[in-house]
Amino acid sequence: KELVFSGVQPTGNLHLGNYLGAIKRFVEMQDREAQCLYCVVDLHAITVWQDPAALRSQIREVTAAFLAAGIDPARSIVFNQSQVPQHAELAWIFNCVARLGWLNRMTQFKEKAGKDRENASIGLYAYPVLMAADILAYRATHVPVGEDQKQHLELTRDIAQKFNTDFAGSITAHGHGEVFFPVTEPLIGGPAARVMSLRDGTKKMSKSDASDNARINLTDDADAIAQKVRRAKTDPEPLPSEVAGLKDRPEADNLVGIYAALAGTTREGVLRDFGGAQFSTFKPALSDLAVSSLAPIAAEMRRLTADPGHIDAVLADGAARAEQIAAGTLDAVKDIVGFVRRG
Ligand code: AQP
Repeated sequence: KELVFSGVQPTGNLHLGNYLGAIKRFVEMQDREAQCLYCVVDLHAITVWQDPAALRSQIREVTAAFLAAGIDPARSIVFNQSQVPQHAELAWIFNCVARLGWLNRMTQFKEKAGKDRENASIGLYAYPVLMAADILAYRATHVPVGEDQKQHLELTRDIAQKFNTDFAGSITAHGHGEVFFPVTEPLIGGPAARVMSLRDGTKKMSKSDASDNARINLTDDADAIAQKVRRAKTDPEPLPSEVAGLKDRPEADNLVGIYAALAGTTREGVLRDFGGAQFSTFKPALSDLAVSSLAPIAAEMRRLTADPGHIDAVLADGAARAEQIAAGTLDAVKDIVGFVRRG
């Protein structure tokens, strides 16, 4: 059976990349009738320092974004990572399965730690191991994410396989068959798997970009969206009629990809309508589409965040349901590893 897990960090400035690469696709998976768990990953957020009051409101804001985008907490399990202790517990066991050499290859750590690596938190280094625990605590089979998470998902698969091999005898002895953890499939794709900065088509759109003009935030109003699209970097050529013509034109490629994802079509589909058009024609169409797609989400987020009690209740209900599944996995893992349990 398909079991879908994914998460978003409550680190502020949710943007169009998070929406098109992740949250919009979470809703599509839910609508395919899969059992879905969507998590606000606050334990991941604190791998870099977060102001406590801001963190609390960002946790509620990401939850509101999930709900406003169409995730139904009655059908999907919506919860907050720190409310389900099994994530951290399984992460420790996986710290003892994962190898230093594997972690040393993680490019996101290198990017985020920057030059001052000695000063990065151990949590930032171990981040991908916690991510493996998030996914495997539910023995999830499918994980919809943006392309930047590809390497972390490969690590999740390596951890699952090593655990299955290291404990093969014990897994069978405890009646779990041959394979305890599934080898998770990453679901990365569509025209917006990697949304780029509006100021630089070679850099990913990111929460932490110093320039707010580089991203469209989910909470931007219509004027801000229109202005950011108008100012988005482009080249002087009109749009090509074939996708091949987007090669070596990263900014044009990015804007066409964003349009395609918002419209639920492909780059080919967009170029059928806009091939040969100047950016002076394409940009207003893109900005209208972005406003009409995002304005209802922003309005619903505002409505939901005005009632934190409701959001907290959704999270508490989700955590109770998530914990039921994760506790079952951890009980089995403890038996498999050889711990003596409390009975
Ligand atoms: N630019 C992007 N295009 C497509 N998908 C993206 N995602 C992030 N940026 C893009 C996807 O959004 C989900 C949640 O991301 P996250 O909040 O957990 O972490 P992140 O990748 O660190 O987000 P940012 O915005 O890039 O933050 P900073 O600035 O801290 O690096 C994931 O599925 C991710 O792939």
